[in-house]
Amino acid sequence: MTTLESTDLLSHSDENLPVWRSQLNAAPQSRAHVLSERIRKQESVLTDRLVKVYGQNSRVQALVQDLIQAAVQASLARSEDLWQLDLHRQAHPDWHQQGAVGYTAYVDQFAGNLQGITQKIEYLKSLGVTYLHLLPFFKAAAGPNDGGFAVAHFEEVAPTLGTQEDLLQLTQALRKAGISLCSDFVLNHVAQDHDWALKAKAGDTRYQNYFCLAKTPEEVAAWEKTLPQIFPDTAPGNFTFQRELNAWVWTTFYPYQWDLNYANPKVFLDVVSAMMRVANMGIEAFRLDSTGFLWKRLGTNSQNQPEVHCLLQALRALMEIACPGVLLKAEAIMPTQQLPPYFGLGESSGLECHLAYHSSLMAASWVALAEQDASILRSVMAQTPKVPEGCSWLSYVRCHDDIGWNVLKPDLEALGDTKHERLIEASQFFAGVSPNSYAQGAAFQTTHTRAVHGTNGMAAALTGLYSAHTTEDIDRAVDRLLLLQGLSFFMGGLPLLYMGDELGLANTTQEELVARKGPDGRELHRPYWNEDKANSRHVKGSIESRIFSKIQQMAQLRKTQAAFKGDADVTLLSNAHPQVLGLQRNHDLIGLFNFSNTTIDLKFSESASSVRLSAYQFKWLNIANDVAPTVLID
Ligand code: OTU
Repeated sequence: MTTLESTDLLSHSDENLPVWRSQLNAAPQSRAHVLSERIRKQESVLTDRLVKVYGQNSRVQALVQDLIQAAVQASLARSEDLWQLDLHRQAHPDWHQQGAVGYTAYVDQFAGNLQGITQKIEYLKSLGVTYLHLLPFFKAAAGPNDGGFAVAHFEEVAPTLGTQEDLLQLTQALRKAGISLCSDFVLNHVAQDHDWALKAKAGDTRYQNYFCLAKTPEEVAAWEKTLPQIFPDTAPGNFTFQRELNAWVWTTFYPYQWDLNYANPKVFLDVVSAMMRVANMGIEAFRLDSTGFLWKRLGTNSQNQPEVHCLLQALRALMEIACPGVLLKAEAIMPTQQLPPYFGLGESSGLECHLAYHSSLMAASWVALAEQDASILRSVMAQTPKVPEGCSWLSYVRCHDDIGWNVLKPDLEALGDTKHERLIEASQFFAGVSPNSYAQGAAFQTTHTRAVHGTNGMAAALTGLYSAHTTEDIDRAVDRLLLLQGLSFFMGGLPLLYMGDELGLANTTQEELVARKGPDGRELHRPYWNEDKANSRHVKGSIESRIFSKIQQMAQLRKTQAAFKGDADVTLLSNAHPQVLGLQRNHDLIGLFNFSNTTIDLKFSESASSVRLSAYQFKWLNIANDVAPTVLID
């Protein structure tokens, strides 16, 4: 693949003095001084990581200068509010660590458009939310666009969702309410109608080098040999033939999402420059979509390559210069073993992402529910390292994607289950096909019945709320839902709620699914907001109020108990019952989670008296006084 070795020379304006130096000289003294100091701290890291990726040569020196230039320009363009916010956060780097609660939603399904989101701020505040991840709201591909993940313009708000002004107003209103807005930044690919792709198709070789092109079927076959497939049913293979290019373009996801070629340093420069400009719209966190896929290496699965981490560390260094108050979140849906480097715990250790999804914990909690046994959770926790200072795990029960089972394969293989039987069972359980299953989900990307890609469905549908016939069934379903939320809110530094789960919202209706026509099974758990259900949270004893108020209570506790700090130590209690997961945060908090449908009495330490957990119950206890622990929530 020739383009992967593309060695285009970066243009450079001045041989002697980088432009950014003269820009700093002309800038207000207070900013110039702070910026010089940040550059002084970051320049060597930036150079080191980029040399590791692109080699030691004059091109890299020029790239470093161009990147610093872009960072300086972005930083000088930052509003006074954001500039002050950066200063404050630099002085308090753990600003996001205590009591964080996240919420994620599609703009249109949650509130119609960006202005509608402004109307939801009071609701989010009442839930204790401090972090709002809105799924892609920038201009997406015309036609199918993977829920906005086929990005046609990095910086233009999707006209169907609002204007640039609406976005600015929203970020300001959220900031006032103490909620940080997180935006997706899709690093790995752009839409086939993004300007770069259009130029490439029109014959511009500069932009052809922005993509990964294979010229022959043999070349495609050589890559495919070791590449897994993300959407094997609806988008098989990793390459798509493009007539205009007379080549196969690398498309890891859908054929209309073209992977970017990070072996071309200009791609990195352009992408990062855009990201820094987007930060100036008031975005306080970026969800780095598909981070694991940025670097392609023949003969491997082209995931989590060392270069990915060098690039992310270079990105972090630039953000530290341009907008140090902004958080980076790795969306690397990878086995636990692959995750520590996203926190900078890799070969080249250093600052990388502040947050990373713990998808193994999420998937394992669903397996544990199906199995009524916590063993898989225990093995995942045993693999989970303590996060470095200033970092947090993002924990969650559901999100807009399927529950991906693949992340658990290495854990099962280590336990001797090489055929992943337990995942097959879990997948069938949540599709509602196993006998005695209460779940109403659906398998995803598994035309073959023994394949185990993922499972779709809203949390409440998967925990049995909508198959319940009796009051007891309903109680059990609510307890299961809260058990999973209880674990997510206990374990993570940033527990993330998926829109509607705080009310037990149902799957998308059949009628609506038909109207959407799309072939993507994930639509099953992308329903519209239901105002009636939301209002029912005020009705004492209603299902909605039981779920909502428990989540509210957990959110409050997270704000008051120091042990919930994002980088606190979370350890596994070894002496809990097999069906119970026991976790400890620092020295004083423990969480006990009963995954079985029976009552269990257990002692979590020699000196403690026994604790009773009813079916699917969880308890958080403060054990500062371990003879007489206090129950924080049950
Ligand atoms: C991410 O997903 C997004 O969350 C998905 O919604 C997008 O379809 C995808 O990127 C492409 O932009 O592997 O680490 O359901 O878990 O595609 C990136 C499968 C990903 C998703 C998977 C995921």
